[in-house]
Amino acid sequence: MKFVDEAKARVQAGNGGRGSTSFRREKFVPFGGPDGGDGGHGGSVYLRAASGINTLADFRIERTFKAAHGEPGSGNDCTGRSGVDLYLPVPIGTVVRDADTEELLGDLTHDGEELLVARGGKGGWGNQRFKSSTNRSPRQFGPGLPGEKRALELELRVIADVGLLGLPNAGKSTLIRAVSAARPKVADYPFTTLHPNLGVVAVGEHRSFVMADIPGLIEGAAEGAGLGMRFLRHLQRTRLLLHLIDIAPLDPEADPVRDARAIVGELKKFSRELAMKPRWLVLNKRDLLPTLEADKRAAGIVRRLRYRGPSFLISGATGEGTRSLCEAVMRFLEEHDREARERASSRAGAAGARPDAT
Ligand SMILES: Nc1nc2c(ncn2[C@@H]2O[C@H](COP(=O)(O)OP(=O)(O)OP(=O)(O)O)[C@@H](O)[C@H]2O)c(=O)[nH]1
Ligand SMILES: [Mg+2]
Repeated sequence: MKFVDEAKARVQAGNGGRGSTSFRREKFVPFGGPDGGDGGHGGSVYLRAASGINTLADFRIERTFKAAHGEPGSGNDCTGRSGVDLYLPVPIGTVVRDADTEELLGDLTHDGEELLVARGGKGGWGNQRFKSSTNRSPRQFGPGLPGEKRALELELRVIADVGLLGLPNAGKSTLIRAVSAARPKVADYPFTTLHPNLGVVAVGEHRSFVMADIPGLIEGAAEGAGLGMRFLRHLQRTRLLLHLIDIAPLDPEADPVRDARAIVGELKKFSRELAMKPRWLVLNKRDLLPTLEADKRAAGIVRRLRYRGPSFLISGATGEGTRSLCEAVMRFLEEHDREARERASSRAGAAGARPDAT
């Protein structure tokens, strides 16, 4: 199915059913009391994250979703049937906003997580609820409240630990194929990849992380060159970016250093926050050059970029160097997790230790 990461939808909960006005009619009971039952509640609309779904494409076909109305109450104290709730499946990583107010309604990050987006109307009271010592035969009833309506804006931001960044043909899809079970298309023309692909990279027993391969980025993407930059949203939730650089580009005019700078420039234009994320250099296609030459080129690129972080010289095609890259990524993520946990617990500790304001 087509990959869609932005969609709009209208949701409408069911109205509550009307309460009933009814009186007991029984043989030998001349003035039977009120026995009108309440109306049923209207069905609500929920979004539910489901691991089997990875696109918002369904929302392009159908745009309005309505839950059932509650049924009216009836005599003999019968409450009307409530409208069935509607659950709309969305991919994990869906961010939900109110389209009119731009208010963030929720972010569905876990399989099975649910978000109420339109609450069903309450059923109206039947006349027996209005009975009192002064009014023994009320004719009033509640009309049932209308269900909520809302226009939604859905945005998918895939959930991955590590994201691949680089020019088209840098070898991003080749790398994810080499280290995970993901099978995106690989080809020697630019923009082979048109949407993100996720792969689980298993490093050891019970140690794994999720890698996201996205389309290639080129200079001018912010102005719409190539595939633009909208897919960079899929790197926003990652904790580490791997910037892939082809050390032996086919084009003799190409300068990997200039291109790498251009990519970082585009990243900054997209979001400061994304540009601030930890970013490692991965120099790819080492198999295309004799070992010494590859080492020299890689070192030259790192030096000219004045880059001081971790760098890796690999070949996605032969798999060389990919294992130590993945192990380093895993260690980084584990360390990062530990730091996050420690920060969280020290915050909790500080909050607990704070004397009560009296
Ligand atoms: N020799 C060699 N070729 C590679 C290596 N990695 C990728 N390639 C080749 O480079 C070309 C592009 O590879 P892809 O993995 O499709 O590149 P990409 O970065 O995903 O490209 P886009 O999806 O277009 O952004 C293909 O012909 C690959 O076979 C490598 O390590 N060594
Ligand atoms: Mg690709």
